[in-house]
Amino acid sequence: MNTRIAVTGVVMGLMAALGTTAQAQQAAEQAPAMTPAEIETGRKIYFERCAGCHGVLRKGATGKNLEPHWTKKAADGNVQEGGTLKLGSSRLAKIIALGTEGGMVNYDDILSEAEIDIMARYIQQAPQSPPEFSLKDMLASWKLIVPVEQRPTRQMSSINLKNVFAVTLRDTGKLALIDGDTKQIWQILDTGYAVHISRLSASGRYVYTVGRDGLVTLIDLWFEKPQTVASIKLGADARSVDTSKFKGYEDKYLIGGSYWPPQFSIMEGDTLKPLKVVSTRGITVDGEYHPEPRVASIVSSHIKPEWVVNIKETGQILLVDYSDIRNLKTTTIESAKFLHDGGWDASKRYFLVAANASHKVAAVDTRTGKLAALVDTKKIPHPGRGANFVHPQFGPVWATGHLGDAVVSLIATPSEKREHARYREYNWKVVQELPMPGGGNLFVKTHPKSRHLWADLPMNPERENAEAVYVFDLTDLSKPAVKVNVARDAGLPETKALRRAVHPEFSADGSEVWISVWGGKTNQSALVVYDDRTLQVKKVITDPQMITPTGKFNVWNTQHDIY
Ligand code: DHE
Repeated sequence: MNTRIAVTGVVMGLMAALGTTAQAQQAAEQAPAMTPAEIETGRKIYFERCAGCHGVLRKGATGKNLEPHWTKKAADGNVQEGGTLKLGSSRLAKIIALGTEGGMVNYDDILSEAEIDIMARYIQQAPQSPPEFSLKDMLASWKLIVPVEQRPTRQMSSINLKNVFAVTLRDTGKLALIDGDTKQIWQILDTGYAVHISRLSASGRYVYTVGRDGLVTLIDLWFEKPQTVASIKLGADARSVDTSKFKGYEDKYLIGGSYWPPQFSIMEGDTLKPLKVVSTRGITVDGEYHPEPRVASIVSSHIKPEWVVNIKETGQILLVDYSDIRNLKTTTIESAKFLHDGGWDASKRYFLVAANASHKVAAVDTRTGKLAALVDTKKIPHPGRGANFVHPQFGPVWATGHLGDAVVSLIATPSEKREHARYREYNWKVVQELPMPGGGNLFVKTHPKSRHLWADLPMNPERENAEAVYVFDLTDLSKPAVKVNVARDAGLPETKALRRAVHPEFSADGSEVWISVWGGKTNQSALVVYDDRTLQVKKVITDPQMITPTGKFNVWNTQHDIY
């Protein structure tokens, strides 16, 4: 039997089920041939490397639309369609290998030539819709490893829990818990695939992590050594979790957002028992139906029993009231596409979120439940959770870096403090753009006790930028940023893979800044700890298990949303 098949059969069945158009059908019929093994490889690589930006259904978001009607070269050799270039295998392979100026990263140092060839053909096939994931599926995946009554009733170790750091070891699917006072690794635990973020319960006792495979793990810090006490799957693909932080609801609920299926789920905070699943499929701010509106950032309000849930593809911001889970009330706020990450302003009344493809930041007033502002910024804002400080000239500001531009933007935020009344005229204006040596910033960070703003550049194409961070002096923002060469300071051997300096995170008291050296997936790597006052290295934390460290979440700062 000839094993080289175009996936036409499978795809046609799916398309019939999904009611896709004749145009897509025709595209699938002409798709380049692939063996079942190649399709499986393509499916796996697409999930691991591409779906985050382009979407499972390849409709596009941060990344371009990758549906076959334009990835596939027209059979008649005419490569223009409605002014759009249709691509075909060789052009696609080049883009995958070398990246683009539009922000697509190069994969020639991550994928082999054969894998790039597979991916160039895979994305010309019609996209397949993965299975849905119901409350019943969640329940079937739920593991209550240590029931609440078998857990400690007080903290069993003498570790200063406030200053523990939960560190993502991205490519090993593990989380390192590090004692921030002694800088010793306290425990390393298994988590989901390419674990993404960690968040803290309101009490600071529980750490929640979510993997890209949708696996949520609940870790109890009260044991002598931290232990995973429960786990559950949210779906096939996820990025965000947060807990109930409003008074009276501490540690009661967890919310998790999925990329696939597009939905959010509510669970018990101390057991992860699933309670409710809510679909986010619906209408975009442009009034069009979208089949895959993914849940991007989620944050828990401190002033109401409410979560702010940001829906990427629709550009709708949901305020989900968790005071009555059975009769769930949700306020839907129109903003802009495609919503990604964000954080609170200093007062924790306003949530600011990047609508990255619109080059805007949307600000929600969680007190009134309305959009407060849509602020135009430079290209592709990417704040992480942003950074708050009082600007000497413009008063309270929230900072975001940009993936697509060489600045950090400072947006003035309202304040009810009497001493800030004179800054009112600046509210929601970009009051300053701090120059960076290039684009590719992912995270900025400061701390109320610090006089510095730290900005990384891990996605900058130049090694010397990607391996360094830039530090601004908040008392004099006319001064250029000081460059800190983190990869060099780590003292590890140079490798072919970039050793990207990523995600500055402060210690609980604001005296230290921890930065990850995100190296290759087979290279031992490190965290470099700086004295925030002197910008000198205090400690390099390294270990054979320290592979691909990325996000770090200080317990106290994450619990209280201090940034
Ligand atoms: Fe993230 C936050 C999505 C790639 C490290 N990332 C987030 C959030 C979202 C998101 C929606 C906000 C969560 C919240 O606040 O509830 N990230 C995505 C993607 O879709 C994307 C672009 C591609 C993908 O396939 O996942 C992506 N992210 C990355 C990385 O490659 C990073 C740099 C390294 C890694 O570990 O994978 C990365 N993302 C992070 C980190 C945060 C994050 C460290 C939390 C920042 C914080 O300070 O809160």
